[in-house]
Amino acid sequence: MSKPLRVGMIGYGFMGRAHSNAYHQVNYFFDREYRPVLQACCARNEEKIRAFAEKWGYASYETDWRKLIERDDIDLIDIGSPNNTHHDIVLAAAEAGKMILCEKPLAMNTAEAEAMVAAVEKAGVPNMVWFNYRRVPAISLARQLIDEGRIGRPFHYRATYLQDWTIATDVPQGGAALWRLDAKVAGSGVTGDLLAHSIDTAEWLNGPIRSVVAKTETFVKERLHQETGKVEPVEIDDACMFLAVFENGSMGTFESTRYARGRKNYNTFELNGDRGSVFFDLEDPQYLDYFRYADPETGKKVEDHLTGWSRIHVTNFEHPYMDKYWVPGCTIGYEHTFINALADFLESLETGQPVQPDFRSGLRTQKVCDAVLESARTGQWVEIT
Ligand code: SOE
Repeated sequence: MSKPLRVGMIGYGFMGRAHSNAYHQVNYFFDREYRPVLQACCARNEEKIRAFAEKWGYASYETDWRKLIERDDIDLIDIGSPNNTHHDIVLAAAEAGKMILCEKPLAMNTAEAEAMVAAVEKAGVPNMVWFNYRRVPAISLARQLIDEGRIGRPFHYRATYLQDWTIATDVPQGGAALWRLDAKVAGSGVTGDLLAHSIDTAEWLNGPIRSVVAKTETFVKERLHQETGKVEPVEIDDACMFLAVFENGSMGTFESTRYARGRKNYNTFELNGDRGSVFFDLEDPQYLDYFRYADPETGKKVEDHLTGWSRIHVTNFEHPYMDKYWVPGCTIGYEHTFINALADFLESLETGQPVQPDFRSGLRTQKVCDAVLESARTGQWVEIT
């Protein structure tokens, strides 16, 4: 017998669609006790949220998130609205005893994130941050190879997250779809929006980052603000580069920008260890590149004239999540990373084991982001405590 899980979705943009799709699809592919029911969605603009509710099959809609949280026919609040709304919604939803899923970054800053963690932990409500890239099968496979000892002692972690959609100086800031360029709404630029993904993946694969030194740049200093109608200073970081030292002694470089002409969603990482290396590129997401140097059991060099990089097409039944979809060789896509994340969340409700990344894990990422921004301001190395 399936148990209904009545969802209240806040936001109707890119993430509202990605999450709603996951609610629709998850039980077709994963056998789970809980069955999401699209009970209500919510946004301030009534015309838009009504149209969204009709299109995605929500039974009702609200225009005030406080009303949504007050409803006793909602079990789970999903936050897909801009970053500056996350904190207040989480505090109210936790107080009301709702389960909470929140888009990344968890918060505008560490202080907010700490209050959000305290709220969900005090209320004892299940929670998760939608760092969906952990659920790319190739990235999960990278984690498996690391756990199996195939990388060995890590030396270098190298991440890039490059896009190019804000190069034109006449792209406005603020308002629908462009709030990511408005620091008052987004908190930061590429650091919170893109590097948060890279940091979450890096810490998941390679453990905690101990200290960072960073440099940021804002290439376009003023943009028209869609809501005020005025040309206003741009306060977000358009690009950010930082060096990192991990607790395990390895070194990291991280680069992110929205000014890499031709790069659309170029999210890559490479990890080099004494026994092997892995490389991943989100623009080619079905593949994980693996270099095998040594046997994971013995640590001895593999004496083999075929030693070299191998490209693993991560679509076999034995690869993470792939037995839930099609037959080997048939690929899945971006939207499935949200389905996989949701499936893991639903499983955690059955097992009682908290799902990762939870809000406490999201707080870690927030601390690293804040340390990066602080370092960019001061020019000093910053320790993450
Ligand atoms: C920004 O363009 C963005 O949409 C991010 O906000 C998402 O988190 C990322 O996955 C894709 O790019």
